[in-house]
Amino acid sequence: MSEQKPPRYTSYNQPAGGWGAAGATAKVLLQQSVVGKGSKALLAMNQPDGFKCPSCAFPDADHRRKFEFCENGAKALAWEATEHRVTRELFAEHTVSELMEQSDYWLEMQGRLTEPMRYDAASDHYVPCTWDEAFSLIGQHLRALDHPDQAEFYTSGRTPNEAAFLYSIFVREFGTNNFPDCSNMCHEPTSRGLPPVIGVGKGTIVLDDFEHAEAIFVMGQNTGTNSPRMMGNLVEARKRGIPIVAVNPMPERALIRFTEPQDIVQMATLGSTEITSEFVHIRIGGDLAFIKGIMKVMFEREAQGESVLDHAFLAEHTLGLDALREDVMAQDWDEIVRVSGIAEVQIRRCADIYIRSQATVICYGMGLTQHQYGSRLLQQVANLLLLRGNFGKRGAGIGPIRGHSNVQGDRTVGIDEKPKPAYLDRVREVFGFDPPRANGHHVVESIQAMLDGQAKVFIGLGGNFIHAVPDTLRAYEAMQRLELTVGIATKLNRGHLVHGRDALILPVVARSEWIRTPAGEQFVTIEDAMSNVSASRGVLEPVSEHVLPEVEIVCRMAMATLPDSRVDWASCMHDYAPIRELIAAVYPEIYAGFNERIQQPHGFHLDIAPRRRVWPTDTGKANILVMPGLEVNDIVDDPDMLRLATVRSHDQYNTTIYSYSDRYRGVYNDRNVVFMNIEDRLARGLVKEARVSLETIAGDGVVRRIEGLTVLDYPMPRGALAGYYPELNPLLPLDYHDRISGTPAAKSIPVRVRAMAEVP
Ligand SMILES: Nc1nc2c(c(=O)[nH]1)N[C@H]1C(S)=C(S)[C@@H](COP(=O)(O)OP(=O)(O)OC[C@H]3O[C@@H](n4cnc5c(=O)[nH]c(N)nc54)[C@H](O)[C@@H]3O)O[C@H]1N2
Ligand SMILES: Nc1nc2c(c(=O)[nH]1)N[C@H]1C(S)=C(S)[C@@H](COP(=O)(O)OP(=O)(O)OC[C@H]3O[C@@H](n4cnc5c(=O)[nH]c(N)nc54)[C@H](O)[C@@H]3O)O[C@H]1N2
Ligand SMILES: [Mo]
Repeated sequence: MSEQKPPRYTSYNQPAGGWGAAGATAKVLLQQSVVGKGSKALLAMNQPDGFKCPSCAFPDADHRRKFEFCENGAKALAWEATEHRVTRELFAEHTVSELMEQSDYWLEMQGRLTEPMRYDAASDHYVPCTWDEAFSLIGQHLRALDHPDQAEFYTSGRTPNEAAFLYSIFVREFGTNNFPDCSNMCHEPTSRGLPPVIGVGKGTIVLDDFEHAEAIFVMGQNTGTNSPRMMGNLVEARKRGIPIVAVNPMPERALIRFTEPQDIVQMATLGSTEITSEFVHIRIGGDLAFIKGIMKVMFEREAQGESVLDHAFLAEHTLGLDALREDVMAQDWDEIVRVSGIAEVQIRRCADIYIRSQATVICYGMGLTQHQYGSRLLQQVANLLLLRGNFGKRGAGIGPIRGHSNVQGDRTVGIDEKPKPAYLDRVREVFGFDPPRANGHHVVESIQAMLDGQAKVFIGLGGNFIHAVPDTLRAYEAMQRLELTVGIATKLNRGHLVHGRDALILPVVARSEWIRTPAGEQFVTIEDAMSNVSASRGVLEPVSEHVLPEVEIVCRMAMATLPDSRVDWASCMHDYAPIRELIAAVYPEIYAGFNERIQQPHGFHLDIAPRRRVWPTDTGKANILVMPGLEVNDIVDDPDMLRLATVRSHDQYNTTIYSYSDRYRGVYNDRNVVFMNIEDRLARGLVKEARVSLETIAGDGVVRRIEGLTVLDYPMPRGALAGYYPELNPLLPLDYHDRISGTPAAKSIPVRVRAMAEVP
């Protein structure tokens, strides 16, 4: 790969953020040739009249900051506002097979897609086509299916509410609930695990809670990289002197020390803030044991006569306390320590922090969700909070830190493969068609359906399905069996090159660009990770006159597919206010008055019942549920086994690789690495920076192996490895996923490491 410089491995001892972040921001604007345009757009990012950052779902800091973006938001913006263009000439110069030879980095570096393209099998080239041809091809394929369930409709979480809502209506009128969604690989354990306990599958905190919390736990989340704007809240919390407990197998730099790039004094004096008061160096999958350890301390102290539980709250609002106590008290301290990898004294210190705090926030990310029992683990997180009444009071609650900027909103407005009957009834009332009742496919099931030859058509509204999903090679095979694949996207990616017999690439207007239609300038809406819905208005001119807004693409797909549709697509295509009226009609409890309420500069919060201590569960109470044992993954009986977590570098956005470096982990120009504890390396007789292969331990007879990785000594716990997503996705078996939500267990792949010479 010509773009790559020689690798370099160091250790990074500086605080995260600060001038390093400021420098990286300038560099990426320069690299994409958008210094002037990019800086202008950055000033409009997350401001009331501007657009929502396309990077993460963390809320804006309201009115307080003049500018509200971070290094990685700037990268995401530069990446979409780039001056580079993918033109018809690029596709004419290269066959698709030739493009397949290029790296993902190279593909994205070609820039923005500018016109619709259709795959021409005779020449193996993508060739330009008109929008009318594209929609008519989609309509033909969909109408030719024997059954609507033969199509899979993927959504990635950048899609705004208006487009996602219409897409969910289109697909249901077409006749299926096949909605594989990026959230199936992400926070689905939140959406499925929390409702039986607290009645909603969303977080219960809002930004203000950070200011009133007396303790904050950050579990399995690399805040400084993936939600950098949250660092501002953590810094403020530390300055107030409240304890922050970080639970992570990797000592993520920003969680240790951080310089707030927006703090002028700190920047000028090269100062920094220590973030965590307690760094819990957890074994991969050790979180359940850690949580049960904290609960055990609490129950022990209660047994000794101390009052550490919120008894009044528990009595009034919960069911199931006794069963939890019994389960927790039966756990053995030695086992808790062994499985978590955390000494009993440290667990006791963390329990102390929790008990002393009158209001605790627990935030978490992929380190908790991506395990085989991720949903059930989150139920235990909720239990821990319930024990001290940490719901429905200021400064307390559960905080799933969502990924994609509108992933939560997409689910709220109907992207759901398991729709509830009440919602389907509303759809029928509002639109006058009978939506299908059977559950559809989530991501893993959709790939299985493709492999089985059941699925024939794949439509991807955003995202890069093929490199986000597990079992990359099987996923390639699955895609190639299809009759039609459609990628609705801003940038060229692998998913466009691994395609069906027919294939389309449909370019869209990006988040930072304005939407001007015959009905005037439109805005879209986004729901952030704290259930705040606000407007997003792009400020840049669209990349080309031949790209369309996602809303129009959805309407025109529907019109081409459903000639007798009951939905008035034409009235939604250019004017988005009627779409919001329809959203309000389908979801009156939360969205009544949508068009009026969205006029407020910072939008409005959707109601989250547990914030009012109302529990929409089947019992009307918060249900404390028991999860037996201490493991969040099935035990693999193999002395050689190590657990591999596939994580993001500081310089990528999911499958989009901004560079081959990972500054905070001291890795430069190389992503083919595996982070390992030095003792584990020595125990395997590996020399420093040895070249190894990783092989998955799975009972299904499929060999999943990646060769040529460099082992880096890193402060990982014993038995734990980390490496980069998506390069290591070929190691993740399709059926290795959370049993409740179907979320691939991407943080705990059982693997064996071999020196390269040993590989047969
Ligand atoms: N810049 C940038 N921002 C992003 C993204 C991006 O790729 N780049 N992606 C967006 C998306 S879609 C998402 S979902 C979020 C993802 O944001 P995060 O949730 O931070 O995602 P990851 O980098 O996958 O890893 C999370 C952390 O889990 C830790 N971990 C691994 N295994 C375990 C475990 O068993 N227990 C615990 N406690 N921790 C563990 C890892 O060491 C890592 O620090 O970020 C969003 N924001
Ligand atoms: N092994 C492993 N696998 C994982 C994960 C992991 O931690 N480990 N994380 C999982 C998680 S949390 C997630 S969310 C998924 C992510 O899965 P996806 O959401 O499918 O992947 P992205 O890489 O975010 O998608 C990038 C593409 O989106 C398109 N795009 C960007 N902006 C827009 C837009 O505004 N509109 C449209 N229509 N398209 C746009 C661009 O063409 C770009 O190439 O991956 C999952 N896969
Ligand atoms: Mo995600």
